[in-house]
Amino acid sequence: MTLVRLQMCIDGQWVDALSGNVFQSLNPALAQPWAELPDADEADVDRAVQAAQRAFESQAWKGLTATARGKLLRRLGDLIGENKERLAQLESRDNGKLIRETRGQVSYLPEFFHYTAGLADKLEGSTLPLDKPDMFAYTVREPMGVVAGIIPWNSPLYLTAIKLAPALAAGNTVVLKPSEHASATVLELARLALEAGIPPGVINIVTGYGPSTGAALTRHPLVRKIAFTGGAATARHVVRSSAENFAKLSLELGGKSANIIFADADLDSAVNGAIAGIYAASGQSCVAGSRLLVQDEIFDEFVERLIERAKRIRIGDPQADETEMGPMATAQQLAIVESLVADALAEGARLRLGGKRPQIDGGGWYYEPTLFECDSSSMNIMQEEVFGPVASVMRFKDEAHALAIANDSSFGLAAGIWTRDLGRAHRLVRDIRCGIVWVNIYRAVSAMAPIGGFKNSGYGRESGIDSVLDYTELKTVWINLSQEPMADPFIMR
Ligand code: TXE
Repeated sequence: MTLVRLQMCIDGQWVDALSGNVFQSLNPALAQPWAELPDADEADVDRAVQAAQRAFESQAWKGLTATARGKLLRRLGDLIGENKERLAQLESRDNGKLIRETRGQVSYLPEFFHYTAGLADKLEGSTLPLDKPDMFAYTVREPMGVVAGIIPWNSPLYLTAIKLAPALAAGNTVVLKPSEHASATVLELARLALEAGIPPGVINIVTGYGPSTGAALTRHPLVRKIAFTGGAATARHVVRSSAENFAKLSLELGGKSANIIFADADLDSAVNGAIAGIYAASGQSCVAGSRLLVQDEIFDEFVERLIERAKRIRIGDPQADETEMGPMATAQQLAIVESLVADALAEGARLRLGGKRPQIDGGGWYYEPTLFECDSSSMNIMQEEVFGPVASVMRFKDEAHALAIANDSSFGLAAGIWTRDLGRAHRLVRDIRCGIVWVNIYRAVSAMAPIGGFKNSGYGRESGIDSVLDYTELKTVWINLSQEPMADPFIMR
C-alpha cells in the first residue's frame, strides 16, 4: 500500500525534517501504516520556535488589534465547520476513533474558536485603588510569547483547539507537537489557519516522537508557556524541562473518575451515563468514568442492566456508521489494557464482562467492553488509569461511604453523581476533590466550561474565560502624578 506523505508546517511552509528522517502513522483499525511524516529533531524544533518568536514580534501579528485577531479566529472556526466531514474522516482513520464521535467533536469545534474569538478584545486590565494618593496604577494583560502545545492521540483536534484558540486570542504564537500516533488532523488545522489569513509563523507544527521532538520543544529557551495533555510519567519530564527557563505550565493528565449511582437515580439514565462514561471512545478519554460506585439496594439490577447493554455494543470498523466502539488507538495502549486486566484478575477482581480481544476482521487493536467487580477501593484496578474500555464496579452503603471511595484516589479530574436528591447532590459536589462534577449527566463539554484536574490529574484549566487569561502575563504600571520632584531615596522620612 502506498503511504500518504505528510509534511510539517514551519513559518507557513510545508517542510520535511532537515535530516530527511521520517516515521509512519498507523491505522488502528488495520494495524497498518497509512502515512509517513517528518521525524523532527532539535534543529527542526529550533527552526519552528525561532519562526514563532519572529512572528510574535512581527507587525503582521503583534501589530493587529485584538479585534482583528478575534476575526481571524472566527474565520478559522468557520473554515473548520466547512471542512468538518473531511476532518472527521481523517481523525477516525488516524487514531481509530469512531466516525460518530469525530463527527460530533469536529462539528462542535468551531464553537471553541468563535467563543475565544469573542474574548480576544475583552482581556482587560484594571485600575488599582492604591493607598498612595499621588500615584496612579493599572494592570495590562499581555501575550506571553511562544507557546508549546503537546498533544496526545486520543482527541487530537479537540485537545489542540482548546490550547490553540486561547493562546492565539491572547496574542501568542504557537508550536504544536502532535502525538506520533495521530498528527494528521493537527497538520490540517495549520493549513486551514493559513487559509483563514493567520500570518505564517503564528502556528507551527513539528511532528515526531515525544522523547526527541517533544523534549526538544519543551526545553527550548524561547518557549514561555507549555500546555500539555498526556500521561503523568511524561508530564514529569515536561515539568523538569520547564524548570530550565521557568516556562509556565498547564497539565491535563487523565484520571480514575468515580461515577456514583444512588438508589433513587433514574436507572435508565444512569446506565446510559455509565456506558457513555467508560465505553464511549473505547475508554480512551481523560474523564472516563472508570470507577462505578453503585448503592447496595440497586447494585445487582444496575450491573445486570449495564452488562446487558454493554454486550450489545457493536465493535468494529470505526469508520462505519453503525459501529459503537472502535479499536484502541495504539498497540501500546492495547498492551497496557491487557496487562492491567491480567493484574486485576491476579489481585482477585471478579471479571463480569469482557476481558479479552474480540474476533474482528482486519487485525486492528480491538478490546471488548470489560467490567470488574471489586470489594476494595485499594485494588489496583480501582486506582490505576487503564485508558481503555475497562470499568471497575464497587458497592457502597450510603453517602459517606460513596464519598470516601470517590476521594480515595491519587487523581482528581472528574466525577458523576446520579440521584434525584438535590441536597445530597450538592453535598457531594462540595466534598468531592476533583475539577469537574456532572450531576445526572456524564462527559458533557462546552467551550465555556473549564476542564482540568485536582491532585495528580494536573493543574491549570482549559476552555472558559480563565483559560485565555492563563495565556497572558500581567503587567503592573505605576504613574507618578505628583508635581514634586522625586525625593532623594537616602533621606528617610
Ligand atoms: O502518553 P504521553 P502515552 C495517559 C493514559 C495512557 C498514558 C500513556 O493513561 O495510558 O497516558 O500514554 C509527548 N517530552 N494519557 O504514552 O507519552 C508524546 O509524543 C515532551 C492520558 O501515549 O503522555 C505525545 O505528543 N513530550 C491523556 C504526548 O506527549 C513528550 C491522553 C502525550 O504522550 C515526551 C494520553 C517528552 N519527554 C495519554 N514524551 C489525557 N489526559 O487525555 C512523550 N511526549
